[in-house]
Amino acid sequence: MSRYDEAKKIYADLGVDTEKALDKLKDVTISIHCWQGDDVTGFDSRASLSGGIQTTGNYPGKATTPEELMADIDKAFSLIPGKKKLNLHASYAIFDEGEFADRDALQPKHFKKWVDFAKERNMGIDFNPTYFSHAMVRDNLTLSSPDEEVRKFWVNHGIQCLKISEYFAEETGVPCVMNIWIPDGYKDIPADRFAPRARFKKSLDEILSTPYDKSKVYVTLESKVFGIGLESYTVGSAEFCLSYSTQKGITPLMDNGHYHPTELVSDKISSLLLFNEKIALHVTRGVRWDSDHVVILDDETKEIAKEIVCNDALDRVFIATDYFDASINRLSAWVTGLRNVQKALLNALLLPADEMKKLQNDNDFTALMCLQEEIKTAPFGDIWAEYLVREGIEKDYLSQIKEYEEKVLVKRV
Ligand code: RNT
Ligand code: ZN
Repeated sequence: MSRYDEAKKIYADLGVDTEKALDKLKDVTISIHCWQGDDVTGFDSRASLSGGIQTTGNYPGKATTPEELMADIDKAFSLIPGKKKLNLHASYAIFDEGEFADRDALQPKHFKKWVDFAKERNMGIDFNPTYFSHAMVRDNLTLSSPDEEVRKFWVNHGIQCLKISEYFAEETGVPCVMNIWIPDGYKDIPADRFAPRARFKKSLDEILSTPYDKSKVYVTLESKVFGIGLESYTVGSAEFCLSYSTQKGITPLMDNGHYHPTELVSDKISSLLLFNEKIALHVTRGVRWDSDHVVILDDETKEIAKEIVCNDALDRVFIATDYFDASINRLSAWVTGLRNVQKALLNALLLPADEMKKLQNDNDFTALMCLQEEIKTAPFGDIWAEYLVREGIEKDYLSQIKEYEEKVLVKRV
């Protein structure tokens, strides 16, 4: 008997159908962030990374051109199993020689090369307006700025991004998730917490008053608790973003690095599912702060996956990754993190969920704890290995990444 067949039997004895789990996992789409490849730099501005987010590390081989980033994406994606979507930021616009358009004037044509890239690989594209790393971010403010020139500039950016998102959906035939996140906030205690939020609301209203096809573009709104240099006040707080999303019928997005350290996104998913048709996630790993470390197979990632899978919500949650580590090989960061999101989903698909729910409802917490602990040592690795075989992907990725590093990355310096 193969290791998979033995493992399949062990799971069957626990009441779990591994074939069903593998079948479901292969159909889950994960939206992969392009910005792991170049430390969130992009191609449209020389401004350094701002917005209270930070990449740390100086590993050689960072992509600095669209061609390099595309080559790295290809290599990394070839080592990641499952269905993928490419998640782009507006700052990744690609201009022809001598051409330039500022963020408020970006057009679909500036993303044609990405569309060609995605189409050739049969992928959809998700999109993000870029409200950071730009001279028009004044005093850390964009859509909530009291300066009308600044505010309008960024409203126009949002409007252009909606058009680009629609273009992505039309070209690829896959709906586009457009996520709005602004860094706006204050380092110290504000005199007025109300007015900036009122201006953010007005700006969002203005952006969303642009007609767009809601079956093609899902607008999501991402909240945050604080940023570096913006410790005391964040305009787009959790309450603001949730309330706004509900009122406007757009989709709330939770990034698990954006809450107080003892607050868990896994506990929030069920509530949001009860009040929203769709919800969106940025899967990341914060270490002490919103540090955007590579996703590992830790308890919270597994618990997030459990909430999606065991609430039967795989088709209601837009799952995207959002982390950026510049201290290790960037392709390995991509692959490790993405494989871990999938491992967490597989782990959840292999839970005896109905039995566990029944034990909870029967108030049999003794048996529930025993089962929950028992399942942790079931031969998960053998099912994962089988998944990789079926996807035609080798388990070992480090050696291929090392080879790529020697042949391609180190020569970039
Ligand atoms: C920042 C947000 C946001 C960004 C990306 C680059 O804290 O998480 O999603 O990380 O848009
Ligand atoms: Zn995020």
